[in-house]
Amino acid sequence: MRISKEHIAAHNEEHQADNEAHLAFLDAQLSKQGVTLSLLLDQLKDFQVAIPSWALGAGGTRFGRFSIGGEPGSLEDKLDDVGVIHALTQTAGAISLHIPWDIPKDTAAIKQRAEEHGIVFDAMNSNTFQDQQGQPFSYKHGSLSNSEKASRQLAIDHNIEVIQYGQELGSNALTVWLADGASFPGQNNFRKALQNTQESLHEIYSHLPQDWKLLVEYKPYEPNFYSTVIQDWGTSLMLAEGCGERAHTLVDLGHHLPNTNIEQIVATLMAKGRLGGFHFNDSKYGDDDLTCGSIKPYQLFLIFNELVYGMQNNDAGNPPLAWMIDASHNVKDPIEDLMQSLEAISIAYAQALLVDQQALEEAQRNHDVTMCQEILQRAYRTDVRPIVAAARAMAGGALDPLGLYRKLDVRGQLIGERGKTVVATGL
Ligand code: PSV
Ligand code: MN
Ligand code: MN
Repeated sequence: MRISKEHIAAHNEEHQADNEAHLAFLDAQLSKQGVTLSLLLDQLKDFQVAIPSWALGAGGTRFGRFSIGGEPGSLEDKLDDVGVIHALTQTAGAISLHIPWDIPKDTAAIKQRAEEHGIVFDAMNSNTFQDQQGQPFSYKHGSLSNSEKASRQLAIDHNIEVIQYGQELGSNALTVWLADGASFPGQNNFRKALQNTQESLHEIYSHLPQDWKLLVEYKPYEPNFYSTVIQDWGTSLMLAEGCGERAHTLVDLGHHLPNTNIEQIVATLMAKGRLGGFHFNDSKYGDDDLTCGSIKPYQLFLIFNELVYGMQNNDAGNPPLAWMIDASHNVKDPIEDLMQSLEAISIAYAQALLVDQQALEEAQRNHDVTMCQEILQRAYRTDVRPIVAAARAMAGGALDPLGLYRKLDVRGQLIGERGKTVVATGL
């Protein structure tokens, strides 16, 4: 264990007085609004977000990789890195694996390693957007949508294999993201490509264990630039409904055309009971995969407002959501970056929990548009960081995870152990 309980205790003792002073001020303000701080802390304490195995190496863009040193060279190392993040934040108790980037050679040993860090296996991700060495049929012209049956079957079999790995690891969800599409008009028959995709997904779904769910991710463009087979939430929903009750839509925040109202998509999917998972990141232009909350924190809050409302009014039976960060780039220490994302997500969640839903409903009923905005922004403009920190400390994490990570020079230790120029597996 790189981060011991003693490290955390000593650090928290140092910062406790400061945080408590902030907390006391907030408590006084919030109790006037009818918010009970202890209830809020309890809700935040249990909040967990999965870390993607591919985000732990430096330089996850396709344009370049610049090593920061001490990168994980194996799945075991990646679990250790998530262990560091979880020990410090107590909000990263899950990892999401991409197969074949992170094939576990010995699933029992990997599972045990994860358990030692208090980590479970969240949704498994298949990968049919790259050909693997020696692959008998290519995905160049599509995988689940390919007009050639042999390529489709290969992709179906791969997904079934991913489910099997996931079963051994204790996961209960499969996320399918397809790069399938066309870069030029006329390249694809839209209807046939969609039909093939539906049939392939259906076959994968028929192999899904009873307690598993299938998450269908959508994306409008990239790597194909004319059309993508599963381009939007409507297509994803249609395909999920075509599979069965345990198939759901997965929303990746970066997978929308500019200015799309993502919070409305969340509300719509939740009303249908079909929102199954989330990939958090931030973006300015497209699928930028930037740190959560670094560009549009208000949008993140508005999305959480819908998520909280949806979870509190879950008459349509949405499953417990699979939350995951899907962010990766090549300039920051990935462990620091992921902790910043976790902090931003927790902040947005805490702010959303502060929204006075009753008052909002009343203001909406009265068509008091000004007050509707006031109610949302009152919550958004509350500096909830002391509350998020206190919840983290209550769960056994550090009041200031980034500060402690730097003080203990964890990156320096990792470089000492793993070397300066290890190349991580995966993206
Ligand atoms: C594709 O852009 C995506 O968002 C999918 O979730 C992939 O699994 C992930 O990024 C990594 O490429
Ligand atoms: Mn994604
Ligand atoms: Mn993406």
